[in-house]
Amino acid sequence: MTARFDPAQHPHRRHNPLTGEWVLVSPHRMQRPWQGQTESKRQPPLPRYDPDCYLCPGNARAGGLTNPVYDQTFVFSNDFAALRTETPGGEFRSGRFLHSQAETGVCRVICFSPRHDLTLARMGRPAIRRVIDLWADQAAELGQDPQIDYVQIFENRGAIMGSSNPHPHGQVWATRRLPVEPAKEDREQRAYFKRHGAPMLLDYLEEELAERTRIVLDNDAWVALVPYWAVWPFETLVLPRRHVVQLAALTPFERDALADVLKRLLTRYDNLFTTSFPYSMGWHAAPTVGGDNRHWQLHAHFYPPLLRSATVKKFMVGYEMLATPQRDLTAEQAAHQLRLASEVHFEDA
Ligand code: H2U
Ligand code: ZN
Repeated sequence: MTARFDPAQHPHRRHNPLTGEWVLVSPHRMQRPWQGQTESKRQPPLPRYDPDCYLCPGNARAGGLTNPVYDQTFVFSNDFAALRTETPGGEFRSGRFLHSQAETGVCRVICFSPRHDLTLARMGRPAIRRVIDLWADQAAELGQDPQIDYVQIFENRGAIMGSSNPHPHGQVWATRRLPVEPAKEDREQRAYFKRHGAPMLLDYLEEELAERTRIVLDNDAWVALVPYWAVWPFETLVLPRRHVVQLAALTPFERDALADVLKRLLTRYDNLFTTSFPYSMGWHAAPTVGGDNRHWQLHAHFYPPLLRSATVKKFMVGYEMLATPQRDLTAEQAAHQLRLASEVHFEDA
């Protein structure tokens, strides 16, 4: 007699309805030993102001310009921008396989705070609210440009995520064309809307709120959850309860509520392994080309690399690179661990 399939124990794959891709889940593998690379745990304390930091107020940047003595947030054009507005348009084709298209766009850097030693997790709600307003203003301003079809707001947090500087900052890249990941989500959300007449992520949220096994925290306007199809160990999805297509459409109440959810989520992340938690995060909003975008639901993804402690991270190598992303810890176990983590930061406890 064969045993019944138990997704809490047996290897299985889960479907990601946002991208149409699959993730392999192997819950039984959480016991395997670890003798590989370790990451250092406690970072040395940082000064409030670092005279050598190119993001601190009043300092010279690597590109030669000098920052103003800003006292809240500060945005500047990336001195080493990956894209330029003045690139001439055009297309190149040769034979059957060589095909390229000129790409234009804008890259900016956003300093979240004048304080070199803070992170979003360590900032107060009013200061986080100012970052949210800035994200919304940048998305709206760049989105108005007819040469821009998509605005990607993101943050690389921590040296192991490749962040070049501990000063709290994020980036905005706005491009002529829809990039790869948002294009997958656009395709899948559009198809769902056509079939069901409702935005996919609103329907998904309803099911998650009914089940509650993957919800980490929520408030009157937002929910943070580990999606059923999470790839990164403690990956989360931050969703508004209302149907929202663009960041700029968030009401003042929703922005304050978002500051609350981010503060609490990032505090739990830091407390999980008693370390300043590294991650890449970013906003996915509708393309800014115009047209009917009712199928879109605004959301943020958090992709943290840590797996079992401040010193053991998940490697996306081997099978993940060549076949399918794989995880050991289930999304439900990850959500449970995040729910157990405190909302009082370990530095304050
Ligand atoms: P990351 O830490 O996420 O890599 O972002 C830092 C960005 O800041 C990076 O894209 C830019 C880099 O090009 N930068 C400047 O524009 N001016 C500087 O003086 C240093 C870094
Ligand atoms: Zn600094």
